[in-house]
Amino acid sequence: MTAKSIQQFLASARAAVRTGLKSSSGKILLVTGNESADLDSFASSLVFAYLTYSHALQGKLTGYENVIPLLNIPREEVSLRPELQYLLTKLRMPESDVICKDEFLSSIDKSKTDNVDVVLLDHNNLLSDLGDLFGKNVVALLDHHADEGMHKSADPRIIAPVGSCTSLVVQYFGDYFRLGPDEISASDEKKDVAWLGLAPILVDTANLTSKQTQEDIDAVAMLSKVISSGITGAGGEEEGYYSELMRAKRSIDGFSLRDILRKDYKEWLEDNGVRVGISSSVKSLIWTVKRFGWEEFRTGIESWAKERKLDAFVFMDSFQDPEEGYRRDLLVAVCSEKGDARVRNFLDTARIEFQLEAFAEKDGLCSIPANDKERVSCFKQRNLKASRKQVAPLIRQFMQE
Ligand SMILES: [Mn+2]
Repeated sequence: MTAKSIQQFLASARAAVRTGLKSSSGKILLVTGNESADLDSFASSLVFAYLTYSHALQGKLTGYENVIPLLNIPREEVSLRPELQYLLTKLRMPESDVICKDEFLSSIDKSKTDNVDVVLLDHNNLLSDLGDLFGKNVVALLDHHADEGMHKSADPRIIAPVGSCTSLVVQYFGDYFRLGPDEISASDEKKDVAWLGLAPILVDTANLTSKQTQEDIDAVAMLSKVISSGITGAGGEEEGYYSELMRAKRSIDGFSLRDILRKDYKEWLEDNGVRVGISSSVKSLIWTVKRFGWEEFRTGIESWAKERKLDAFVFMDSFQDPEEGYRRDLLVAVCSEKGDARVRNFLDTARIEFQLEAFAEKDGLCSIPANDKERVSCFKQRNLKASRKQVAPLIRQFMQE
């Protein structure tokens, strides 16, 4: 692999996967984000992989024949992420250059898993088929979710509650992004990496207005400095960037309900065999219910739960309400007998913890048939700080009982 720009790096990694990593005898470094494959997972893993490959400043992860940034979803699910497609276009990266999980798995020799070391970004517990194959091979991790206590020998093993995992990557590679005193302008290559890193930090912190920490603020300042270096006159291009990313992210009007549910989805199978899935959406619960009608919405959730073999299902939204401003809702569905009591116990705690409140008559969610209300509960969530990072650990706690 030889590459100068991040686009060339991605293209050559993709070419190596296409040729077949089976034939390569050298070691492979797989750099992967989590299974929601959001912008944070995508950008943090690609930036980390590129800088490890091309500017191994930290010197720990060296000697790999191939460094592969992975999008931790099958190829067919890329189209569910319009914000990713927008970002790829902006960075002049062909969508076909992104390496998806199914393509990587069919490219390697599964009997030689020792050949593959893994770096985890944006999660700290390698799950599902990747976990079965490479769970023992995690050599580094950077994340901002609750620490699940796995992969203790990873080095670095950085877990910090920042707004965006990509901020940790920018901080880790600070020597690359920090401009030298004589450096009037960063190279175009470096500017592209900075644009890529900036995207998830702006989206995850709502343009540094929500959930941002000092690390996020510092990372944005560092990346903005790279982007605006050598340019005279008014900057502020990031402002438009944020709204373009959000516009793309919200453009799901043509999606089927199943696509909305699987677009930003995470699932956990507990040791006792109980399974919970959580979908997050950028469109409100009320928008979604109105879009499909209650009957279709409810049966859509039921068939998704059946397809995923769920005992409990959660639908979360976060959106701007024209009257109330930033809002969140929480829908919790019982999907099996095993889920029943567990969901009820969860709700007893969640009502207080997440400040759940019944919808009002005027909200248009009151027409839910009484027997559906037995299994499906909908609330306004007044605790706006509780995202899936807070909701998932709490419901999992009750699923484990
Ligand atoms: Mn993240």
